[in-house]
Amino acid sequence: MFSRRGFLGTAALASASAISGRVQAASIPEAPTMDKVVMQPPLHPIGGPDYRPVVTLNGWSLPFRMNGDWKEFHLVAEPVVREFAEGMKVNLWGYNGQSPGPTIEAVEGDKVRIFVTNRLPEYTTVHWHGMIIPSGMDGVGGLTQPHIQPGKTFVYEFEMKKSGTFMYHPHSDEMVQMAMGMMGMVVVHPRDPDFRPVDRDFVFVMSTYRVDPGTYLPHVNEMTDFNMWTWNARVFPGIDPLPVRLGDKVRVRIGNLSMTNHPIHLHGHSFALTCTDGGWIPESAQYPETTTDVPVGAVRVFDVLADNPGDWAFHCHKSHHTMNAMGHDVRNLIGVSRKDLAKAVGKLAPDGMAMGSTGMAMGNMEMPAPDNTLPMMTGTGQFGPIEMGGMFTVMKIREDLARDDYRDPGPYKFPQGTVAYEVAAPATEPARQKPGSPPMKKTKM
Ligand SMILES: [Cu+2]
Repeated sequence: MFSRRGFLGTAALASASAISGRVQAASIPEAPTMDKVVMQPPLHPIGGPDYRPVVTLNGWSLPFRMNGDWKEFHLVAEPVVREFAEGMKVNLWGYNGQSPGPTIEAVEGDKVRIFVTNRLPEYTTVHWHGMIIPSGMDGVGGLTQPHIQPGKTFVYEFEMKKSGTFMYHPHSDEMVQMAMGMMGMVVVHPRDPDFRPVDRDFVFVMSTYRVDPGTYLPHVNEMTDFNMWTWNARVFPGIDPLPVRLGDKVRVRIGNLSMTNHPIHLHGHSFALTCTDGGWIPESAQYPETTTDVPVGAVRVFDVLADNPGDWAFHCHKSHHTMNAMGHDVRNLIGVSRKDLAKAVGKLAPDGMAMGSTGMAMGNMEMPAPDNTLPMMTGTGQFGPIEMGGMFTVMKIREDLARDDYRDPGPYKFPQGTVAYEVAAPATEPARQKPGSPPMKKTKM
């Protein structure tokens, strides 16, 4: 857990309120760190304007301290080890112990002072994506500020001019640093707590990696051929579910700092886009959707009324993005005689496994894999193998969840008679209607 010492409620620190710009080294706030990869409880506001805090999938919100009327945060850019799912750890760069970094939450109108300490082996900066701030605070190395050298600490100071959902990432050796996982989300709550309030508010950022099976480090030069499609640097079944109480109004905020778009789809509901990193979408411009495409370098936020209880798949609709590492140049062998194939393969590779002649469903079949490698598709539900990976999780809508309970409620208890079922009939050839024949007669049930 992070250390709360020196944070949250330390009103005693308010004495330095006269500081307007330049900060003394002695007053740099403590930098909390996180060693867990599961969603941490929401960080409720104490004092100041009220808001409903967000929860970050497999992540946390950065504690802050008040220093006069400044909200002070401390980000530490550093190498981290991130578990993508049980059985696979990757050496990344991130902030405060994790990649992505913690979510920064503030309120519209807040004055924030964000300390950034660089513990990477090369220089960095932090850019505040989508935020309306003075040019000199924009974090573009060389253009708006000198790069932050290893071991140095810089300060960013600005007012949170508008509410919404934004991102942060380096603008300094960007290709390498983003490919190594340096990113996080910023949520600025409206000053008016009655502006579009919701009951549950989830946030995550999408990123992609190419980590070859059996290795621990992403290829930072990869442009297209990624094999790890992540939400907050986790893949199914490592991504937290979204536990929701029946009837809750739910907000999901999604950032995309990968190099391709992701059409994000929720089952069982329709939703409306309510916000982008550009601002709130007027109600008159909203329309119903079940999938929303999140472009590269953008944020999409949807609000949904969770009025349909159950276990609802929530995933990227590019089917390769709901898989883990796999060979993309596998031939389509559907319909090929497995016997002939096995004989041919067996001559070349005695341990080889011929697959794919009836499709690629793997059921409970397991193949030996190198260390630190996840199965291409995995996960088990109450009815059998789920066969997913990558950008897939479940929104779990339940009647009996407490208001702030974000724990996994387990599998849905389907009411009797509400699950698709097998027909009790002999498995012979189904009776077919002949082309051009008159419509079927009514059958007696
Ligand atoms: Cu995708």
